Amino acid sequence: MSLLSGCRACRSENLLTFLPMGDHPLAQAFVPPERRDETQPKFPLDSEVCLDCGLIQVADNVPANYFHHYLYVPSGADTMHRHFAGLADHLVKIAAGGLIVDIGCNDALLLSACKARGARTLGIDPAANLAEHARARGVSVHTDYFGPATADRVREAHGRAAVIVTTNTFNHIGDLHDFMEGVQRLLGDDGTFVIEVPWARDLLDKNEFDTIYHEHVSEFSLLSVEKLADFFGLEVVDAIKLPVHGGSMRVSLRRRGTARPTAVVGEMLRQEAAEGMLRAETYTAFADRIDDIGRRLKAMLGEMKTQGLTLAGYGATAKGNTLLNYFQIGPDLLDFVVDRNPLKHGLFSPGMMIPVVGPEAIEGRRPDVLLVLAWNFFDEIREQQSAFLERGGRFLVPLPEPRLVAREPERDVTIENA
Ligand code: DWN
Repeated sequence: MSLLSGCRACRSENLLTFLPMGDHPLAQAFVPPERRDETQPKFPLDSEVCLDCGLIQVADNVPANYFHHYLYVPSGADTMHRHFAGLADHLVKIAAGGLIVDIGCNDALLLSACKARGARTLGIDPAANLAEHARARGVSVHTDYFGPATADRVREAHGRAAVIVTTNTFNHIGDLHDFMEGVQRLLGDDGTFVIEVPWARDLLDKNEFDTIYHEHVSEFSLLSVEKLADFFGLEVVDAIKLPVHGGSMRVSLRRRGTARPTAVVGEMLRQEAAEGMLRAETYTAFADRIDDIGRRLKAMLGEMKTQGLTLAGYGATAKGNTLLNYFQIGPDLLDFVVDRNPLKHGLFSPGMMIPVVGPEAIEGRRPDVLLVLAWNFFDEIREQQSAFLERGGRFLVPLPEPRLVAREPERDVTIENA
């Protein structure tokens, strides 16, 4: 039984519930010590898919004021600094001196890069705590949720935007049609709307079920973006695949008829169809794979615990909380979770209540195995934690399949490969 009245993007009622994960706490609702004994509110996390456009979605249970104070910042990963520098180069070029508006600007990591390249910028974000960080970077922020009313106020104060960009925000929006009405009002006649979001095809291909959580109300197919845009006289004119966050896409939209779609758009749409993203069996097979992974991962952790090993997690991530809560991996298995973000230190993970500590615990408490809950940054983490590997520590990377990663064996340096 669907918890949705219809597809959030194309309005179809052809919805399939394929991964009912039960009731979960909000994935970023880390718990302060003084509230440790309180019962946490939980909401259904039952994943549905629209078989007419491929949008994976959950019912919107995020409280109205949820994003007024937000813990996540992209700055915690060097990977994102590099990624946003490349995106800023692209945006400044297509803006050609016009205004760049970032909806969901967070701490303005992207807009500060655009500003450093000489662009006119404006951020929009409801998180007052993050707006302070943005302003400290010299970026102006309109602190509010985005929709038609905010679009009208911003247009009156700053004019229409040459570029509207939104990165890892569109998948948090409960009412996409309201958001798109705002885009239509703010975007210049010759403007470009750029969306960066995880690509649902990568989620299916790499078993990334944990990227589904309450604040990620949608995981997009390119077809779902195209069908949504059509309601607002916009069309997809370009798309590129990106490695960030487990596999994303950067989709560019313009007013219908103002530009010819590139060949990549058709290629990605055909790829989605060929991989069965509109077929029910694709999703039932996915759910079976996830349940099998859960059984194997818990067995691995349980066996290690029986051997007397010390286990911990790396990355107090929102996705990690979906994985820990769905697979029921708690403090009986993981002694703590490490994270570089100081905003999370001293808190407990929502649901499983595993303590979050700083990276110094890896040396101080010397875990034998680290379950990598920030697998999307594993290369960066592995490089950063080389000392852990050198002393015989191992990473347990849960997806796309559980695998143990130890120190690279010393390569025999022979003449051929010296
Ligand atoms: O959409 C969202 C994505 C982009 O970020 C937000 N709704 C919430 C958040 O989800 P997440 O928490 O799963 O995101 P990340 O970016 O995968 O979180 C990485 C976490 O790992 C951060 O808390 C920082 C931490 N980290 C670390 O401790 N050491 C990251 C790196 C690279 C490190 O070396």
